[in-house]
Amino acid sequence: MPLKILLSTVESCHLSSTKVESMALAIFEKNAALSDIVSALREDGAVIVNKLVEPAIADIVRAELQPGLGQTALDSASPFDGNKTRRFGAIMRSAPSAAPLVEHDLVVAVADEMLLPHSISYQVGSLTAIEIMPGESAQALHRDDSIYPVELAGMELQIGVMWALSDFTAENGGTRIVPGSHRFMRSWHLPDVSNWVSAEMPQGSALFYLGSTWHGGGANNSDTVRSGLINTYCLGWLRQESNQYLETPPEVAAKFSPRLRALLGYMPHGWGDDQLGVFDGECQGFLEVPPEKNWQGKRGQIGSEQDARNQAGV
Ligand SMILES: O=C(O)CCC(=O)C(=O)O
Ligand SMILES: [Fe+2]
Repeated sequence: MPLKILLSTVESCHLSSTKVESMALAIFEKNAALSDIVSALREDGAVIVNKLVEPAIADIVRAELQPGLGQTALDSASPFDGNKTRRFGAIMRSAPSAAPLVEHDLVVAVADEMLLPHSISYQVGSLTAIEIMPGESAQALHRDDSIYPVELAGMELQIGVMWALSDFTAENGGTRIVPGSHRFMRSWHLPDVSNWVSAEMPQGSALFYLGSTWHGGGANNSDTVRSGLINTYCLGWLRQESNQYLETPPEVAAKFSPRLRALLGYMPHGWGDDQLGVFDGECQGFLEVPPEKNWQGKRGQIGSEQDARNQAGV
């Protein structure tokens, strides 16, 4: 086949396989079936669960975050983080009321579905409060998992949950999502990300999105602040994006539930002799055994006495 024809075939295949029609994100009520939420997340790369917590809880968390957010100097911001955007990371040290959000049953159930096929347990990658001030322009669309220099088909490295601490609208900078973009292959070339939609959701709602889904903060063309908390959860054998042991030192972690401590990384990943993050000393926050049955898998374990006997043929 002449080269010219071959190239145009490749090009048209490429266009038809990456083009996504603009489509709205699926919105679920909080009592929806887990399987429906997970299917929509797998299909579209993002999904909204309406009013997953009471707006009053979002108000309390937002108020607890204000001193930390207030320390953020807007002028030290970067082009990616924005010039009129406040960010703050030491969430569990400053906003203990965020605990029910970080360890929420639905978040754990969704993370179990998405991450446990590739990891025995998982952990928080980062906890970040983000307030987009009036007048801020749109953040560049991106994928959060680009911090890890690997892409394996069918394996999500992390998921993100953006909690609406205020109402999120298209006007005030609600997170922009490119539905279906988790299927774009990672490359040095920017894919067509023009088909984004705004995650519009009332205060207390949660936007679940995959680490591979293209997204970004929206422009705030309103006169109110858009306030959110993004919590990411990554495979248990990856390094956390922000160092949770320093963000939440042992004496602070000890105040929280075993599930939350485990999520912050105060537990080993794996079992027996195949563990990561083991610790031999005294620590009030550390759990020797993961507190959830689902996180105690023994997959991949080799080196038992039986293995040694089998190998020796006895
Ligand atoms: O603020 C937002 O809506 C998104 C922020 C974001 O995606 C990021 O900073 O990685
Ligand atoms: Fe992001």
